[in-house]
Amino acid sequence: MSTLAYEQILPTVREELQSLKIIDIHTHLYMPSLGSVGLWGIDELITYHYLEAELFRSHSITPEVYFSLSKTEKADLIWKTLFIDNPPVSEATRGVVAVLQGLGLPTAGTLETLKDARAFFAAQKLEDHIGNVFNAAGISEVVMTNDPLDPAEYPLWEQGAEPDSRFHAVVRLDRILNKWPEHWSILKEKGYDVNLEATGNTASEVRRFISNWCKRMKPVYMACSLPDTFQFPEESTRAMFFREAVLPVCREFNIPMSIMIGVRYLVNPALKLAGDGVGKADLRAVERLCLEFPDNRFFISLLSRENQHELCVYARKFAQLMPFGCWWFLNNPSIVEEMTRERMEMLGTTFIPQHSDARVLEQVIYKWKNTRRTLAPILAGTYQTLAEDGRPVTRADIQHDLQKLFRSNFTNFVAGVK
Ligand code: HDL
Ligand code: ZN
Repeated sequence: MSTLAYEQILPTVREELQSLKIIDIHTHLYMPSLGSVGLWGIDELITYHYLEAELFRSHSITPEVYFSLSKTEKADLIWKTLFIDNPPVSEATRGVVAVLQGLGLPTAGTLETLKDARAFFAAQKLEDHIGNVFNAAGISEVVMTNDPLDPAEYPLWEQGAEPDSRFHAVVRLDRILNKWPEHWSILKEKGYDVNLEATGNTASEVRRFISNWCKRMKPVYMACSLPDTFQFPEESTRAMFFREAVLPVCREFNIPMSIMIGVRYLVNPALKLAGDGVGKADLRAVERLCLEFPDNRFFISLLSRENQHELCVYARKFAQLMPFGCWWFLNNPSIVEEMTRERMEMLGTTFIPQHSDARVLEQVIYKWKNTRRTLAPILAGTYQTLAEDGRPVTRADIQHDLQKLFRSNFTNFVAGVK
């Protein structure tokens, strides 16, 4: 295959990114058989918690009054405040506009636009709509976040939720690892010999619980979010569960553990899901996990911008670490650019650049449009510099790397192969 001239590199990267079917490795989307747990449609898009946080900066309504409104009333207020009264220039507001554009719908900041969108979504059949949305986003499949202790979700699994090859399961462990006092009794009621103090058979029973859910869900990995204060080792129920339950089950099923560190939960409780903040984590905890558990693999995403460079250093020390995504407050072009450049400079293509974290189905359209738009010049710049330094670049080189970055780094890591 012929080498690319300097000026051909950026358009080639753009073309190959556009045609690539991406695997979205962390979302809060759900396969259709999990019913109403999965969110989709214009009112869910407009009441996304990112937009709720932005509403309170532009309107005098208090969170207490806002959360007493109906879903339609909330969406009407956000639409008027953030899309009609003000141009939607933030990442999250512009995203809704990009979704409407991606679905061929009107995008003007008018009440008519919202009315047209509601009519469109009301006419969609979810099964077909999922395929249309995945095509528009350029993704082949997504990875879910499945909580075996969520009362809205676990009964559906126990009744035998129909799998869907486009949706991969993940066992999410926040309620066990971060909120044991509030949740131990659910395991007890289900016949597991556990107690609040996590003594006696608790560790082995938590391991049995997690193992049973892995048999049921067949997860591609297990996951948890962790506070910025996370320490390991430490004298805590969480550390004991990591050592005696979670990581042994990961080895039993040969799957990675995804740890997402840096959340300051409910900094402003009044904002509910929108109330979390961010804090810089102490990555010596990651260092200790890697040293103590060399046979475990870890996906890792950190919420603080200030942790990103040292994560790249740790990934160079421990091949069992797979950095992924520009998570949550980092998923903005100004930070995605910085993070992706330093990752390519220090890790080559041995990381996963992005996940959508989508909570509402159609968000994948704007989140992946943003990622392609932001990363194309970063990736092209890397190849242009390589060409300048004497190594001509081909379209095949670019195809090879994009397949790794957006597909096979994930599929190989979950399978435990290099
Ligand atoms: O814990 C997580 O998986 C985070 O992504 C949270 O769900 C967060 O609320 C979020 O939606 N971030 O995008
Ligand atoms: Zn998430």
